[in-house]
Amino acid sequence: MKSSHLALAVALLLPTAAQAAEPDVAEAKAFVASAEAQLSAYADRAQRVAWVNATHITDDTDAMAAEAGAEGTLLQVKLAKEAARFNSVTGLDADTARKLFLLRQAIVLPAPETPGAAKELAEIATRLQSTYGKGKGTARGKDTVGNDLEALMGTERDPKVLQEMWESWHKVGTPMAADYARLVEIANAGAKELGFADTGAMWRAGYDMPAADFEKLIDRLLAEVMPLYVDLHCYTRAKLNQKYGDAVQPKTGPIRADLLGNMWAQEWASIYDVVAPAGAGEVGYDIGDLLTAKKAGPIEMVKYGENFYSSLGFAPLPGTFWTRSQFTKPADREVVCHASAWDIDNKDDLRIKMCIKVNATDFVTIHHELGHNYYQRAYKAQPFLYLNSANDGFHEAIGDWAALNVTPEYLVKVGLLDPAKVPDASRDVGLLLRQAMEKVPGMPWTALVDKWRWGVFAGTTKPADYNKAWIDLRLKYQGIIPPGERPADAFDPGAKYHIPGNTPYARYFLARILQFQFYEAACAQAGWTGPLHRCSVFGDKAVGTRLNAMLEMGMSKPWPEALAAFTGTREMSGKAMLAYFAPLHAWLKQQNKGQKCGWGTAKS
Ligand code: X8Z
Ligand code: ZN
Repeated sequence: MKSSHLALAVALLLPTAAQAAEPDVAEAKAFVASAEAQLSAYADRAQRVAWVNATHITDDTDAMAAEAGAEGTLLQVKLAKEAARFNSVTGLDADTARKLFLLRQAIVLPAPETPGAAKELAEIATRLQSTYGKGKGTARGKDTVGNDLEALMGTERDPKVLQEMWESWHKVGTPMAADYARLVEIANAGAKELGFADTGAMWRAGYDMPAADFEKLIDRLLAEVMPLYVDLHCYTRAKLNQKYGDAVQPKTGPIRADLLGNMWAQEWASIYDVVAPAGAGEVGYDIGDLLTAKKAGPIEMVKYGENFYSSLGFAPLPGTFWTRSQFTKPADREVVCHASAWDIDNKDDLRIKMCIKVNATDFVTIHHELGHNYYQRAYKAQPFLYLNSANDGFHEAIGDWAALNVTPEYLVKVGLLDPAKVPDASRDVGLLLRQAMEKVPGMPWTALVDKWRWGVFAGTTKPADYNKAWIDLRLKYQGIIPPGERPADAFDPGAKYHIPGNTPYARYFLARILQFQFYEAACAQAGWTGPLHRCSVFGDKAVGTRLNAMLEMGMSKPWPEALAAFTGTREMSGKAMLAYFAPLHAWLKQQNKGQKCGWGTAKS
């Protein structure tokens, strides 16, 4: 969107700033500079507090995090309201208009001015996040922390134990329901004061286009890739039926959520062994096994990730990255294991926080997190309000893009795979199927999480229906159902990190689309002419330079400009993903002949 449109959108959103004297352009610029300085000073402190809280959860660090969170909300809301004074100023330069808009819109959870509201909101948000972090379930009757349960969902094959793990973990959400409803109330009151219909509308306004168009964009992109998902669902369901029988997984209808190798059925690669076709499905290696054979632990895994980015010409990670990151779960305290990447001082203090296990999933997640860190470092020279990705999907896409380059040939180059073990072209179906199990189920899943939240924030989904709406969306979009009857007080959304963590989720949907666009474009730049999924741009400094040109823009320009800088196109499209999986999709259709695909409510 051009900045003139942006200014127009802003003016429409907040037409009622009551100020006696009409401010001018010079005042607007001075205000923006002051706001950036205040936010920057706050962020530095708040990031440290948040880091300590997430890596050492106690009542004390919770209290400190809540206090810092409240302070941040008050500051952001104050600045957002002051920014509204400049709504009707004409003749603003594009940067000042963009920054004023960002000041008004880029608040995840706003609070109203009511005394105590920001404090209550911050306390709830901290409590929700820490409840999740400390959450436990059971596996074969044994108390098990969330991070271990997540991994076990990928390896356990006994449906009774899977059900036990799934149901026990989902209890983590139950005590969150009331807090969540209150959080929605407070944040919505805050969003209304800032001129938005509700918090969801505020989130959807952050994409350089009218919020309503963003919803349509998600639906259009989802519709592009759903046929591939429906065929993968159909094929997987048949394989699960063969393995477990009709009583556990019927031949038709939805799939039981706990059978797919992942707590949320969002990535299915861990059950590749269950769905692999005989012969062609023998891809010959598993990254977890390769790492174990090399005696590579968590640190070595991160070094492999760093090495990929270095090969593109990015500077090595700073020494402090290695001393300050949390790579593994500490034995002596509670932490938030859900992976994240940090730039504590918005300059060079890059860190990741993970509880790494030596397996293929975490190898991909390491690349994902490092993508955030390299992005953060690339844009560090930007002014404070532009210290972000072009849109939030870009931030999530870089590391996933890097992981797409982890091909068999790449694994040989870095010494992890024996050249004699490289699967030949006859194994392409297997390689693609494994990759599809990793990427494609994420499409409906990443779309529905915020569809649920948008409904909740809009008030069309009332607290009494929170869980029902969640289960209905899971059925409608993913074609999955819980393994058993849900208790009346269940709050299943709370068992997914990003709900208690209040991390908007549409970004992951966009990232899944974007990473394939980045990949297709980078492979074209590298002159790759073979099958797309065998391309790795490892070592290609020219691609690195072009990537960096996009990353260093940060959020300074509307996202289509950043996309064009790396890929040459200004449109998000599912076509690159479909091109990548085209040979597999044709194969899946063959396999599914005679099957009744879909699950009754599918939009296939
Ligand atoms: O939350 C994440 C990252 C941290 S930004 C590990 N992801 C989503 C999830 O786990 O649900 C990456 C893929 C989707
Ligand atoms: Zn991420």
